[in-house]
Amino acid sequence: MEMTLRWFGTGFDTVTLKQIRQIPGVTGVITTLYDTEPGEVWSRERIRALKEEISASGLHISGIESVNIHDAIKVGTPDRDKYIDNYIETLENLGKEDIHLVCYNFMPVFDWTRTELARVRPDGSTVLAYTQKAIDSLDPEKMFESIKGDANGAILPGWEPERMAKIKELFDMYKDVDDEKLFANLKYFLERIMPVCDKYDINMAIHPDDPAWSVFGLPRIIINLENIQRMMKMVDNPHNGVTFCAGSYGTNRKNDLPTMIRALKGRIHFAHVRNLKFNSDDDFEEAAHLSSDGSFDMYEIMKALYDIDFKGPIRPDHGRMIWDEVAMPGYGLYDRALGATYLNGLWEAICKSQR
Ligand SMILES: [Mn+2]
Repeated sequence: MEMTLRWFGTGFDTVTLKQIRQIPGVTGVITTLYDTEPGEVWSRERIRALKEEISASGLHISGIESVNIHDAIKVGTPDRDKYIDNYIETLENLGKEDIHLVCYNFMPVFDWTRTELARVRPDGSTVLAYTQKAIDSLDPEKMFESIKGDANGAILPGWEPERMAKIKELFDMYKDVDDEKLFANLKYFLERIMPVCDKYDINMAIHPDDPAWSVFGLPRIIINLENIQRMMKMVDNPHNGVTFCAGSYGTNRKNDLPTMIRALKGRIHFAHVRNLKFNSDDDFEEAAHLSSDGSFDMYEIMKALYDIDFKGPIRPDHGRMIWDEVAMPGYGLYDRALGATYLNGLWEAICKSQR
């Protein structure tokens, strides 16, 4: 595996490339062109400029998170082909610039959903948290309003204000889309992009829905092993793979994470590894990465990745806000650096104990 950190780009991220370079063992970044809209073509010039900026800092691009999918593709509207053509052009440009990993998601309307961005933990750190009770009593159109005050002024990925301004329209668009329709639209999309992925050896790594169940009655399909296997079988190509996000699949306690990892051998192209602390089955908060701080056995998760001979990029995921840092919730420097260091320590111990 290669240890990486997500980076949103100069002007969008409070963390600098220089800081990332100083985290021991982190050699790459997972990045994006944060100011592009879903459906837009990423030009080769902009991709190259991003690459050059990152390599000047002594790091490299290990993958893209994300190239977002336009709603027309997820809904399957008659104009979707135009947006898929644009997506293919973006993939082509990434491939020509020697980038071979793209993370994306297929979630309707909302990207990840949390009900709090700054829940205070006993140690005084603040974390993202989810409680089903809050969702059940919330008008989905007010979701964005209810959390944006805690965002430290950051634009949250998937929660861009321009997008949230059209929330009612978005819900209308998806009103006839159920799980089956969403699967069919995903299949259509994957079938069209696989030739360009084959040509440039681009691994597509779908990110799970987060939380891994239906929220506000919207369909959600990338939630468990059965559905991932269905997705991989319906377009059976090694480039059609997954981002194994422990914190997202782990929201559903029926998902046994190490077992899932072993079952997905060869098709996990990217891993997000983090911990969650459950207070009940439908109330959880994003704990520190350390096993004893949360509900997951992080050793078992890393061991499973080792056992499948995982070679792709891995990154710590949402960190706690600690040491008075002010940053995008989940994406500060300090706790993610601790996370990376901890995961590297587990990995070293696993490797040496297997010799
Ligand atoms: Mn994730």
